Amino acid sequence: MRSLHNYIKNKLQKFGALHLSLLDPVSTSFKDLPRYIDIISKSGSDIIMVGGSTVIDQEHITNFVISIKELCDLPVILFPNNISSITNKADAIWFMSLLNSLNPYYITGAQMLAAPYVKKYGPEPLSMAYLIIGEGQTAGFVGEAKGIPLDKPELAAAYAAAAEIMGFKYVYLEAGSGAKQSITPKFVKIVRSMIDDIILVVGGGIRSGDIAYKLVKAGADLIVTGTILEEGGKLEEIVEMVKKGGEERLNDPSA
Ligand code: 1GP
Repeated sequence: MRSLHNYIKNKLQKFGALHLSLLDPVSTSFKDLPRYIDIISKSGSDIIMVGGSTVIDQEHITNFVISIKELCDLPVILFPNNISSITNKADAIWFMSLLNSLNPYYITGAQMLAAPYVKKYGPEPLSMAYLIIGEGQTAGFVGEAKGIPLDKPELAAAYAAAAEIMGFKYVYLEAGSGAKQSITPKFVKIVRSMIDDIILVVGGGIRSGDIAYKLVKAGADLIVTGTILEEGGKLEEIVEMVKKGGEERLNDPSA
């Protein structure tokens, strides 16, 4: 079985940055799924993420992932909000620790409960330090996060550096799904300056190709968008600009 982590690393070496499309099984009906998958496939998005911050049961998420797999060949990564949203029908799972939560359940508790299942049945775990920036919308509320202020990027940079030292493979700067404002390129640049090999993921409130491009140029490796699909926005333009930024970064890493 191929490793999705290696797949992501190889694609990053080739394209400089990737785009991930988030589908929330709570707000996306099975009826809408074929239309969404069609838009995602045509946009050139690289990976589908499945998850949301509110309650979902294992049977629903399993059927949701199976349906996606029947509709396209893109890899699927689970983005769980709790131990109930795990299924080995996906290719991988963001095995996340919400480092700036005030509740240890979201830092190590849920992970302890989930690990035996994931070790035994899969899917491939991709270790990720998850950081809520600002209020973080539903994810910030549910995860009891002490959100990092948008004007304090140095705090996120310190967390990201800690994540790298602790051995996480990915760090996710999350403004929260549907956030009015995304994390700024300046914020990302400061975080990037503190880390080396850990893969930097940025999401929440990204609604234009221009901002996606600037975030990649500032150092984001993976760009996540979700709401734009539900709002009927131009996913294709965002993906195109992610790839443009990635290509430019590969050609001139100092830019
Ligand atoms: C949420 O960052 C993702 O975890 C996506 O956010 O829905 O605002 O694109 P949006």
